[in-house]
Amino acid sequence: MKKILIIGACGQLGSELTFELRKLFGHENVIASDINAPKMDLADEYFEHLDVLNKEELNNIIDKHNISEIYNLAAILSAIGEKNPKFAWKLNMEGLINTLDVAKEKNLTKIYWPSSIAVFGPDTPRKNTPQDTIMNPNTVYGISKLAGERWCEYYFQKYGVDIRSLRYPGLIGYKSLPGGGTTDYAVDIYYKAISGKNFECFLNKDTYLPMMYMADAIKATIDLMQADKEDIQIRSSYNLAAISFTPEEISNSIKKTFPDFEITYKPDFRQAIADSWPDSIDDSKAREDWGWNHEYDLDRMTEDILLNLKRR
Ligand code: AKB
Repeated sequence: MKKILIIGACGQLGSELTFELRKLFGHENVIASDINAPKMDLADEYFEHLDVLNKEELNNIIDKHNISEIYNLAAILSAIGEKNPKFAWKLNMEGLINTLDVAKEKNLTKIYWPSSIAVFGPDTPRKNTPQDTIMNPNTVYGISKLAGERWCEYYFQKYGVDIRSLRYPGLIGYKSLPGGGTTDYAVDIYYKAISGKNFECFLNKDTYLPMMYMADAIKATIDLMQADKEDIQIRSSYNLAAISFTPEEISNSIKKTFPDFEITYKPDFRQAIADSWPDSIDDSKAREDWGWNHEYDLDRMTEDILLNLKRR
C-alpha cells in the first residue's frame, strides 16, 4: 500500500487534498504535515510538524511512516512573496530541492509539486497562453516556480524521479482561506457576500485572470497522479485551465443570488502582478495526455460556494 506525505497540509489546497486522498487511500495512509499547528480535523497521530527547510526532519518523517509519495504544497504565494522576496525564494526553492533530493535518495515512487500561472510574465501572449512560450515572470513567486519547473525536469531526466506538476490558475474554495495570493480576491468576495457586506476589490473591474474551483483542482491533481507514467509527457509542469473572469463578472454572478451585493474597486500593488499574468490558458496538452476535463463554470461554482457557505 502506498504511503503519502502531504507537506503544507494546513493550507488552502492542502487541507482539501488531504481529505480527498484519505477518502481514496485510507486515513492512516496519508500523513499530513505542516509548519503550522493543525486544526481539529487534522490533529491526530497522522499529523507531523514539519519545516520543509529542515531536511533531517523530512527524512525522519519519511522513515517513521515508510512514505512512498510526497505532495509538497508548501509555498509563499505572489503577493506575500513581493513583501519578502529572499525568504519566498528560499522556501519555494530549498523546499522543492529537499523534496527532490529525498525522492532520489530514498527511491520514492512519485512526487507532486504545484507550479502556477505566475511562471508567465508581461511578455507572454495573454490569450490562450500556450504550454511552451515566452515566460519572463517578474514576481519572485513566478521566478521561483519557473526555476522549480526546470529542477523538476532535471531530476526526472537525470535521476528518473517521477515528478508531476500542474500550473494552477487562481484556486477558489470555500473551506479555508488562501494565504497571500493575487487571485485571493475571488475567495474573499464570497465571504463578504454571504455575510451581507459589500466588497472592496484590490483589482480593477476588468482584470481577467485564469481561475478554477477547488473541486476541479483536486480532481486534476489526483487524475495527474493516478495517470500512467508513460502518459505524462511533460515533466516541467502542465498548463491547466477551467474558467477566466473579471472581478465585475464574479460580482455579477453573485448578484444572481444576492441582488443587493455591491463591489467597489481600489487597485493596489497586486494590480501590477495580475496585469503581468495571462487572461486565459491553453491546456490542451493536459486534456490530450491524461484526459483532463473541468466541470465547473463561473455560475455553477458561485451557486455551490454560496450554498455551502450558507449551510455553515
Ligand atoms: C497567487 O495568486 O499567487 C496564486 C497563484 C496564481 O499561483 N493563487
